Amino acid sequence: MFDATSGMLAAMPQLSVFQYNVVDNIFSMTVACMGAAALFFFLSKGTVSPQFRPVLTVSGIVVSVACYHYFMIRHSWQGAYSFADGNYIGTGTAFNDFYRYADWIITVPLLMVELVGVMTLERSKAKSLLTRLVIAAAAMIALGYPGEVISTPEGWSMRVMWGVLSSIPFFYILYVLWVELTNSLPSQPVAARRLIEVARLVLLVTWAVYPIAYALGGTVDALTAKAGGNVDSSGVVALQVGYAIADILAKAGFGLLVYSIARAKSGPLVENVGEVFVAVAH
Ligand SMILES: *C/C=C(C)/C=C/C=C(C)/C=C/C1=C(C)CCCC1(C)C
Repeated sequence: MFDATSGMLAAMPQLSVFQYNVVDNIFSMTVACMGAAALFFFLSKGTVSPQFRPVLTVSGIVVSVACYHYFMIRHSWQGAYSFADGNYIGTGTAFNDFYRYADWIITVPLLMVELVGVMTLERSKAKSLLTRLVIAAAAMIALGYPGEVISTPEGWSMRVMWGVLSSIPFFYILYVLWVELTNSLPSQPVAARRLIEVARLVLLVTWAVYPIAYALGGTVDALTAKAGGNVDSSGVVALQVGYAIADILAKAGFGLLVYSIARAKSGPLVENVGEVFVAVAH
């Protein structure tokens, strides 16, 4: 059932040695970044006030889940290709795009929990905001997946349609977060305001990379290459690299910002162990 021809999982276009290795190395680097970030978030818990410790735990879980999935994604990538006649060609085992969507469906709602947790809103307000964000995030990811696994040029318009549908909850999330973060600014401690403004921007920019990577991997050329046609397959590479870099920034990078906000709101609470991490983080 899970073969390339059924369309359940993406087929593998032929790649040059360089193209194959760029993707393989970025996956490897992503595993390292996520793992390192997980250590940092778990070990830094003592440096924020108790109310923000659950937020750091959630940040640590997000990057741990991503670390595992990137390990599996890389494993799947290596299993999908073999070296032959100076190029990398498909082994017949399809690359498993599902790992990434499985990762997002877990980590994106948790990222929302991180952000809402560090905003310290009124309880009822936080609950309604989180409910809306989590539902929209699930819809965005569920609507993107059917388009992601389309791997023939004939499927181009369907892929665009799923992308557009997925973009509706996507814009909704960005709009809601922008507005809520902006509205919360006056009630935030001065020390945290600047960081929240930065977080607002980082969120917007890193999240914008996802639909762009999706589009680059869904051009008629990229889909033709996926279907086995002998055309330029750089779109397929751009998609993998784009998603991986966006994931590092949106999970580890964003988690660091959330940590800085939590620190800024924790006031001068420094223990011996804490000082080491504070020194590292600043
Ligand atoms: C840690 C993972 C994160 C923050 C993932 C975010 C994913 C998106 C913002 C995906 C968005 C998409 C669209 C807006 C349209 C095309 C399909 C998607 C799912 C790639």
